[in-house]
Amino acid sequence: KSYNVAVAGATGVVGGQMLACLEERNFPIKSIKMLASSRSVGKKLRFKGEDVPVEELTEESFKDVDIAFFSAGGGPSKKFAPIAAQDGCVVIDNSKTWRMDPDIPLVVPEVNPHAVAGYSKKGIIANPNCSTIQMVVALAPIHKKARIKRIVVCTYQAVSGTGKAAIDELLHQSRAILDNASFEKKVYPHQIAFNCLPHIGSFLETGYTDEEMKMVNETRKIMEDDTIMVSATTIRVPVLYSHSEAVNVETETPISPEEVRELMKNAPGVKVVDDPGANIYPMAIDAAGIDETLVGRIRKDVSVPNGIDMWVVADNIRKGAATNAIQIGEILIRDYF
Ligand code: 11C
Repeated sequence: KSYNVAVAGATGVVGGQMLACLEERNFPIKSIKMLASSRSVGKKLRFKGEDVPVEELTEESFKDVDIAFFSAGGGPSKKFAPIAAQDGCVVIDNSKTWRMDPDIPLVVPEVNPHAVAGYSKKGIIANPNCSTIQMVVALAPIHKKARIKRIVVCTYQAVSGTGKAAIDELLHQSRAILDNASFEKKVYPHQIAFNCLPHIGSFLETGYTDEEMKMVNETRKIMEDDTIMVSATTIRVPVLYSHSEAVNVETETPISPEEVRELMKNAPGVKVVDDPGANIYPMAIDAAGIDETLVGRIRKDVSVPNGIDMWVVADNIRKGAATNAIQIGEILIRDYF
């Protein structure tokens, strides 16, 4: 069986990766629609050797579509996902819009694949934030074995998380600085080249950003445990692809670094890269372009009785967005259609 599929936001960084993942993973497609805003109409996108014209995303777009992958931004998701669902299409949405809706599942296939079943309530499944996805892929097996009480995480996030304009901004600023030339700041409030910005998303009254709170709330929803305490600091770094995370966990029962390494070796979606003596540890440049979450620097936290520190790296556009969404689609067609 094959399906009529649409990608909303097909011209964006994540949309483009969704198309590549659909092709790579041989998703069974009868027809594909490339949807974007009216500005992109006239463009063509390559899919399976053919140039497919971009169509405008409208209320009429989903009449004969079975599954729509959305990465068109919060506004279009809020407006068009319910319309698509009304037309009988299942939406897998990459925006933050629906993630915390109790009637909409928030899924990381390696962690809570059973939650996909909840799609039947509203016809929408939410894809989590990139920084949350890679963290829970690594932490779910530890939680199962030793119950995580508290997570303290600092992220080092690539500019591709912001989109194409931010990739261009980092490259332009880097070149301008090396050439001693002037440059503009358009995407970020400060220079991103050769700098780190402790600012992703918007600041809340508590002093946290909304990106940091996504890591708190989404982690609890995906791991299905509201007792897990999470404190996150999210940082934008001058890296093109892959988010890196320093993750500290405190567990209820003791767990050794050796046990964690063993758990990680058998964890779906995880690749252990951990031989510091040989300078082997996860790095953004190695995670870019692959789907595995790389885990290394696994060690005992010496400051508490039951603590583990580790370094977790994944391609934010692939596992952090597109791959995770397509994996959800694969569960949907395998188990529910
Ligand atoms: C970033 N995590 O790296 C953000 C991008 O909620 O889907 C993804 C925002 C989201 O900038």
